[in-house]
Amino acid sequence: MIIKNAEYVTSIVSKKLFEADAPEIAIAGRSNVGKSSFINMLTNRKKLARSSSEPGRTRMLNYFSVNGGELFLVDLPGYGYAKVTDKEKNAWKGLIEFYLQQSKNLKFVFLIVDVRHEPSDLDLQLASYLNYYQIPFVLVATKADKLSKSAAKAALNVVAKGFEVSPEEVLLVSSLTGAGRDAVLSAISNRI
Ligand SMILES: Nc1nc2c(ncn2[C@@H]2O[C@H](COP(=O)(O)OP(=O)(O)OP(=O)(O)O)[C@@H](O)[C@H]2O)c(=O)[nH]1
Ligand SMILES: [Mg+2]
Repeated sequence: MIIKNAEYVTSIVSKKLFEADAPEIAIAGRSNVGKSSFINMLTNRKKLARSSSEPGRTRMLNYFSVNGGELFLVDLPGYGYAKVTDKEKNAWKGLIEFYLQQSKNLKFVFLIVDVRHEPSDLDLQLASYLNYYQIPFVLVATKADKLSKSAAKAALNVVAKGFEVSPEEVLLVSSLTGAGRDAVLSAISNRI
């Protein structure tokens, strides 16, 4: 997959999805893990998806078109953000699950975790949910730049163990340096 260009298309807050006749890849993960940064790294656009040090930034489904509509990336709201009301948490969960159930063009999900942390209960719950509904997903451990090479490798093993997969099944990336980008693009090519 070669990403030549990308642009923001639309944001969805209610239960009416954007539908185009092209494959979609959703980006999921806990709040502040680096989902928006991951999209920016993939598309080589620093400010395409709004990233922020303030968690809970992405509260809608944001659609980005790649190569003039060849593919859509869908930035999902992050889960696990403590500082929101239960009502808001439920609304986001509802929106994420609605999208995962209803999108006709969803090919797979990139489930993003921070390589430095063991998967949280919510990460594992999402993985179970995706398995249960037979929605394919690719695990991505990001922020690799925050660790030395050997520490990142050890941390990747911990992440893989948490998800009960082999370390080869988890893509190690850094959105800051672009490390791992090629493997992510190959994963896309292989699955759309
Ligand atoms: N060092 C480093 N920082 C990163 C990386 N990816 C993201 N960050 C930082 O982590 C913070 C959160 O990144 P976002 O991309 O906004 O995270 P998000 O998952 O979209 O967050 P929400 O939209 O709130 O759910 C920002 O300060 C980013 O600069 C990475 O690979 N390396
Ligand atoms: Mg975001």
